[in-house]
Amino acid sequence: MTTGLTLYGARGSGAVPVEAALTLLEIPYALIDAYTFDPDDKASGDQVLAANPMRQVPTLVSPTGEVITESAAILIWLADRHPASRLAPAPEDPKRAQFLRWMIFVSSAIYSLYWVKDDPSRLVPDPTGHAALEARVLNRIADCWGIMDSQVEPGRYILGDELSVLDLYVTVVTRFRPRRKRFYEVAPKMGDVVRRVDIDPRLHALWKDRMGFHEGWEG
Ligand SMILES: N[C@@H](CCC(=O)N[C@@H](CS)C(=O)NCC(=O)O)C(=O)O
Repeated sequence: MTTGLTLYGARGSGAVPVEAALTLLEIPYALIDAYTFDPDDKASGDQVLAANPMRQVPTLVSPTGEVITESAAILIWLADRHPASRLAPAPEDPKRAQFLRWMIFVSSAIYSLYWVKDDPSRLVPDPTGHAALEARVLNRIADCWGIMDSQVEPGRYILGDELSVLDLYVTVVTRFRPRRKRFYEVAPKMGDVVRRVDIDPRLHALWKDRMGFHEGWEG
């Protein structure tokens, strides 16, 4: 049976935390892989244009045809629609403000930088400047993780002892560059959390298929 949800995603992308949330919620979905960041396969990425003119994944299409973009919005929306799953603090929960704060922080301060990191020519035409730009973007990302780590007081998970979509989000985005080894150095408290989420048995098959623990994945 399908609920009619369609997710445009890609292995190794920011759509994977959405897949993780759908897995924990046991919600079936149709997946269309669109490798928007693969310059050698434009046709794959172009599929998402049917729903999202930003040509980015994740893009979720609801059963009524409504399009929801932006990873943080999708994760919050899914969690809020299934309160019994406790994947987000409820609006009246004292943890709600920090939950929203860090969901938007990951999206705006960190994830958005990959638009430049993945293709520096978008902002800097001269190729001789690309290596320096990339290094600075990666430093900024590491700094942002460090700032977040200094401001949170995790228990087993970032907001306390209950897993939320924030943990899924941080677990996946910290697998992107500058990758985990640097993250563990700059964000030791959240480092313990993401290692716990990495080995969550409910997500084992998904992580293996959609992220992969290949040799050297931690950086
Ligand atoms: N603000 C978006 C960013 C999504 C994003 O950057 N997705 C990447 C894949 S991880 C992508 O599609 N990149 C292609 C591009 O930006 O051209 C979100 O939070 O969902």
